[in-house]
Amino acid sequence: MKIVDLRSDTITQPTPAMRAAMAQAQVGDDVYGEDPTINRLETMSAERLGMEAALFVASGTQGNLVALLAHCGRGEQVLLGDQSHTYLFEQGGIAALGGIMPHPLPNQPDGTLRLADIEAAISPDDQHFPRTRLLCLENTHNLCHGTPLTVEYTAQAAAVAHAQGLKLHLDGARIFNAAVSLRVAASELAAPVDSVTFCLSKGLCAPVGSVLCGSAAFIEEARRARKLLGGGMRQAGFLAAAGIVALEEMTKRLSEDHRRAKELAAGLAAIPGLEVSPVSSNLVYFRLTDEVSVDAPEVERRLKAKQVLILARSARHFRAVTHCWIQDEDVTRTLAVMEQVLGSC
Ligand code: TLP
Repeated sequence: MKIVDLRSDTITQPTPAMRAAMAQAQVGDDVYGEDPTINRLETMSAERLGMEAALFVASGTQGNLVALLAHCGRGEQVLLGDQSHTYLFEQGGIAALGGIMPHPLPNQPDGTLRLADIEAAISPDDQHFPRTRLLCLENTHNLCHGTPLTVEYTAQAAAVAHAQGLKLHLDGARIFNAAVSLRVAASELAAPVDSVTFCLSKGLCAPVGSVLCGSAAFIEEARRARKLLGGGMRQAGFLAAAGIVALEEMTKRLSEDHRRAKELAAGLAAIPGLEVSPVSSNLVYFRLTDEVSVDAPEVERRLKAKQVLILARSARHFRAVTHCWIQDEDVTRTLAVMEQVLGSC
């Protein structure tokens, strides 16, 4: 029986078109700038995001770290959400490796940071304080239920940051999901920011890789930072080849994942014992109500025994993610299995 794996969109396998493109890729030494496939992916990515230049990196985590190393010096400060991936899930790499000081601000339920909070957190020009160099936003916001940040909000936050001499970096791991959800181009969402990372290896199904985009001068700095981290990848055009297919083909089908996420959410909401957060992209967050006696890890185990994988995020909370390998019948099966499991609790 097929395993229905809703733990993340990172579990997606490369498509047959990707495997063919990888097998046929022309490659060269990228540290010399001689990998034609990486060069093509970087040019395409910059164009898609409306930026001057781009850099292929190993992962979203590496892309964010490289970006922050390029924007900030040691002892300088970055403002970012207290629920952001960079703050919570990147092992504090910006502090450990870059000496960059994170200043977390409360993420609102829609993934935004209050403009007044941003303004108030920027250090005055005073020798007591670290210099505030950067603001980071995340789009879609993973922990805030996959909510997309609008073009208008991003522009407002950029205006606040730029007025005080800060740059704005966007963790756009799922920016194409945001674009589909809001029916705008990814380049519109990125227009107000100074740099943006997006992931090829999540809903877009490439096996490895993310891309950091920004001005030509910024990307040159970022290229140095990537090398510092051991991220000069030589003949990585084999990976970039899959990334090109991801950009050309896979961004077109994300609305299917969003439709299935909504269907899954509606089905889960109808099961007694579950409360579901609003869904606006491919991430479905839900929780056990107080009446249910077992905890989420136990429900996770019981689902797994029936070949359905969903992440228990805490004692009461779950996340399920739709992606290219989840079909309508998998949503139906997940709902049936969940009903069975909770019915027996
Ligand atoms: N997110 C993963 C886990 O790390 C939580 C997931 O399953 O959702 N930014 C955002 C918003 C992300 O969600 C992720 C990965 C990253 C950055 C990091 O990307 P990778 O895993 O490529 O380093």
